[in-house]
Amino acid sequence: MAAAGDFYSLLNGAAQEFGFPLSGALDLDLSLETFHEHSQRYASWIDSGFHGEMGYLERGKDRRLNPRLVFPEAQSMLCVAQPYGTRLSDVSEGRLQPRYARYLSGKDYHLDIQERLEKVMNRVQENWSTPLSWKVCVDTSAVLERSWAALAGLGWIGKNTLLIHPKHGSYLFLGEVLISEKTGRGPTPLPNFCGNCSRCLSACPTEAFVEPGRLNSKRCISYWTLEKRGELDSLLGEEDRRKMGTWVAGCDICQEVCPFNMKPSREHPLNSSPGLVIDWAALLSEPESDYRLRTKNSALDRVKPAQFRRNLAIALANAVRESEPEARQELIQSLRSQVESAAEVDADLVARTEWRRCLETFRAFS
Ligand code: B12
Ligand code: SF4
Ligand code: SF4
Repeated sequence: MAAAGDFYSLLNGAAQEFGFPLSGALDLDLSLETFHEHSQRYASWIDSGFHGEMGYLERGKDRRLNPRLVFPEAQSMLCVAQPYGTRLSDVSEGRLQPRYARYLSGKDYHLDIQERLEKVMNRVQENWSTPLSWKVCVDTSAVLERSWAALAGLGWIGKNTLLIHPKHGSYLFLGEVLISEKTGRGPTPLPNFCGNCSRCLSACPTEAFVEPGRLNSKRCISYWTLEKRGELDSLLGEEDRRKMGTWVAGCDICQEVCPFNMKPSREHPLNSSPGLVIDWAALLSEPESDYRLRTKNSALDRVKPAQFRRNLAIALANAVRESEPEARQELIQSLRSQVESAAEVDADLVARTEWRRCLETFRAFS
């Protein structure tokens, strides 16, 4: 059995044992003062309406500002980060093919991290004399994950709003455990290494950053493609549709340009089951039931079939616009009849409207 003062080491040791290269823990009572600035930023972000239609972020505001409303017994928090694969070819071979955010490649990370964090805590309990209670949170819980990860020393929050580790970069999944035992540790933040760099801010095609570290979701391709269901007309004009490029799910641009992500691409077992189809013709002819089956155990499951077809129609129109003349004609000839048919028969009104727009683009360039 470990001695009381070792609780912090026990947590980190178990996190390493179950494969998390980055971990840290801290007590809530020792962190509240530092967390206050994060709370204020969050409240002001919601007040500005930058969450768009993600109503859960507003409804869960009080819980996000006070982890004890999420788990009343909480005395401390263990924060972990899991780097995911960054090999581009898993995701998309070129700019004129359908593009997916890297984190979507492979198995759904929520489940994997959740399972491993439970194992971490079972191991900790085996070595701790007092009964512990805990709650594992990954992404969907009302926890300000980046703020707590930064306070736990896992990285700093970049101008692109993402948590960045000096060695591992920002292609990271975050997870936390709220725990009934104290660690005796307060915040141990790392310095912010962004310095004078502002590559992410200028690379964002839709000018989604209202200032460094503050994102208006309603301007973000990731929000448009992953979160916003139904019509996009209330958010996007013709020009904005073009700025979406060929992203069909998520967007990685503000990470691709970050100097801390320039290391050689890495593979990770989580990304080992490529379920992301990048062939236009295959995607256009895919029945809804096949899409559901293919995305069932992946994070792409969040994007519903009609939402995906809507995104696909916009992306294909952009691929046609941006292609070199020869490749463009090939694309038009090979896909025209499929697009014509989708513009007539797609069961979803929003997707059908986007297919009609796509067809207009085909005609304009024929
Ligand atoms: C809602 C959400 C989104 C929204 C809004 C994003 C945003 N920037 O807020 C949308 C749909 C746009 C989105 C997109 C993406 N997301 Co998202 N998203 C979330 C979610 C569910 C909540 C985030 C939130 O609360 N936002 C509200 C704002 C105000 O919070 P915030 O930006 O974190 O800011 C806080 C702190 O960062 C801090 N802060 C920021 N700057 C500064 C500066 C100072 C000086 C201080 C003191 C504090 C501070 O203050 C704020 C208040 O606490 C989290 C999971 C979670 N439960 O936290 C995942 C999460 C943030 N997303 C994640 C990912 C991977 C993405 C994408 C990369 C996916 C993609 N490739 O398409 C993009 C990246 C876009 C971007 N540049 O942010 C990861 C981020 C991992 C990382 N390395 O940081 C998370 C943590 C999920 C996870 N568990 O792994 N996401
Ligand atoms: S994810 Fe894409 S659209 Fe969103 S802020 Fe980053 S670069 Fe801009
Ligand atoms: S691109 Fe530059 S400014 Fe943006 S997060 Fe990375 S280091 Fe910071």
